[in-house]
Amino acid sequence: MSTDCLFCKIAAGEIPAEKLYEDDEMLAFRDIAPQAPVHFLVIPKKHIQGPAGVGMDDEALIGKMMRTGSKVAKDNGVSDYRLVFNNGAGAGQTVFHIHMHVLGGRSLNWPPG
Ligand code: D5M
Repeated sequence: MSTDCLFCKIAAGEIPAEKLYEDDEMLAFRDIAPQAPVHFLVIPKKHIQGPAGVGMDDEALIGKMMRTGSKVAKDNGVSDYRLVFNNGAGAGQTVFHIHMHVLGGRSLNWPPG
């Protein structure tokens, strides 16, 4: 855990979030500023700064993020959805604990802005 990390604090239960799924390694919770009718985040409880910080030891964990996102999307009634990872401030990353956005429940344009 990183002591000054918002998502580590959510994972530790120190800051409240609307949790949709949790196990010993993963947490899914609703985004505080939803950009679609269904918009939640999937994080590993392990602190990893972002996609570029993923190590070889984390490969199974990142695969589990995909599986978790798909399960929670299905549980929330969406079969078409977009998965987004932002890496770096220039790409829109504002929280430096890796997270996967899952967006669905409306038609989504491509390319994104
Ligand atoms: O996405 C970071 C996302 O995290 C952004 O969509 C808002 C969301 N966020 C920020 N604080 C919270 C809390 N406290 N609960 C739930 N969601 C939150 P990024 O890809 O870094 O721009």
